[in-house]
Amino acid sequence: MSTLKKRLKEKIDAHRPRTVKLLKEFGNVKIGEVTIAQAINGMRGVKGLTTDISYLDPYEGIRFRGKTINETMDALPKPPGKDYPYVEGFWFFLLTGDIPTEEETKEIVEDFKRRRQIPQYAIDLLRNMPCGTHPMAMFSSAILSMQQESEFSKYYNSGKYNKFDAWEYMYEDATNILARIPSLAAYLYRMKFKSDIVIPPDYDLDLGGNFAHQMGIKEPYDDVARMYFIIHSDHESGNVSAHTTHLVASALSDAYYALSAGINGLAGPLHGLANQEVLKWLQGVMEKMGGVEPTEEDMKKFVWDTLNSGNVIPGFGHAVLRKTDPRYTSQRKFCLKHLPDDRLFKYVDMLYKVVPPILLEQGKAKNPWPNVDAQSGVIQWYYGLREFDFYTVLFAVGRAIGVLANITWDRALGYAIERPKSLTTEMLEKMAGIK
Ligand code: CMX
Repeated sequence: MSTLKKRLKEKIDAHRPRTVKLLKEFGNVKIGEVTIAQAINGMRGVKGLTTDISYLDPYEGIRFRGKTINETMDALPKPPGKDYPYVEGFWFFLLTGDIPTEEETKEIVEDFKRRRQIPQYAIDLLRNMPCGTHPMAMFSSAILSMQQESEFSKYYNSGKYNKFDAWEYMYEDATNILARIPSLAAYLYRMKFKSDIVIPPDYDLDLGGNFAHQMGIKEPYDDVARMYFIIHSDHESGNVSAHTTHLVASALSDAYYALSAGINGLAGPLHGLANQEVLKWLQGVMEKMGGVEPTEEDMKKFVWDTLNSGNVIPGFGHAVLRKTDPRYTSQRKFCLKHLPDDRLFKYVDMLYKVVPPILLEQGKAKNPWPNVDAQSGVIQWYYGLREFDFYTVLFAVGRAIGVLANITWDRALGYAIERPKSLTTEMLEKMAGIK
């Protein structure tokens, strides 16, 4: 058993009694109430999920296992000469809450390499999809195609299924998927957008390094990949991709089914697809300007035009956050260091100035500040990844780390099948006292 799996087992054994005690002795303690608005409007703010992997404070932003993004980046081991940590060490941290040593990190790096090979049938599937298929549909389908390899599913069907051991098989599936999907994403990218000139993996490299290598993009894109995957990994359990993954896995569907479903949610323009929408929107601005640089006044006009035509400004607003997303800030910091004079970065920075006061003036959005998606496309564009249809696939690789850690713990703690209750409109009218 690997050091990580052993450590995870210790953590699970120590944690289980806490969940059992809460359920047995304090199960009736109220943690909130639900209003009619919440029942109709997407359950915003309803407290109905439990996770210890990350917590999202509306004013502070995300903490992974209690650490801010900066604290996480500072604490984790990094490849020699690099600014950002090994993704593999971050996986150890998300699963256990412990910062791995160099040695422990390297053990996972090697474990991931052993599991990296993508099966030929998943590649064949990608190659047989119609050329107009969106990269997210291709990515999700290829992940689902590997379901036949699920250790969890084999274990469930073995007739020896035991609720307390189920997490071990979920862990195996999660690790296999995580080790493979960066290569799968890079394969998809080169096949679809780079004349089908595919680059084989380099087994000397860690996950971030190999991803950059297989994408065919030079340093510091390896660090971009590490940073990008880590900051996009987890954002509590209630967002569409995390919640869907958790929901599907709660029926004891395996990690392949659950992740594929979760990233289908990420593909929506109000969620992860917003990262490509930002660049699409900016390109529209540039086209309309006919090559002339937009001034702040021009930009304001485009923002108002978008709002007045009934559309949202992509990359701004959030269902939980009530300040600038620290994931935006950390990418901005990266841009200020590596691409301060980039034209697109300057436009995005201009939006940072222009959009919030307009959203405040319009008075609808509860949070006028930028979210993670406002900045991420610019970095990709700068390093030569200009096919913005692909951007959400990058988000999906990152998101997989968080949601797979969560469903491993879901099985460890025996979380129940999810099944909230619906009411009819007539019932709500009665509760509201409407005749
Ligand atoms: N531009 C214009 N209007 C916006 C807005 C924006 N960026 N953000 C919110 N609003 C509007 C909403 O559409 C809603 O309008 P209606 O009352 O007409 O339906 C109103 O303001 C209130 O919405 P809210 O409570 O502030 O926001 P929600 O929790 O309903 O939605 C989100 C959150 C992210 C979907 C929304 O802010 C949005 O659509 N943003 C743009 C898309 C985006 O960037 N999504 C990515 C989020 C991060 C991620 O998941 O990747």
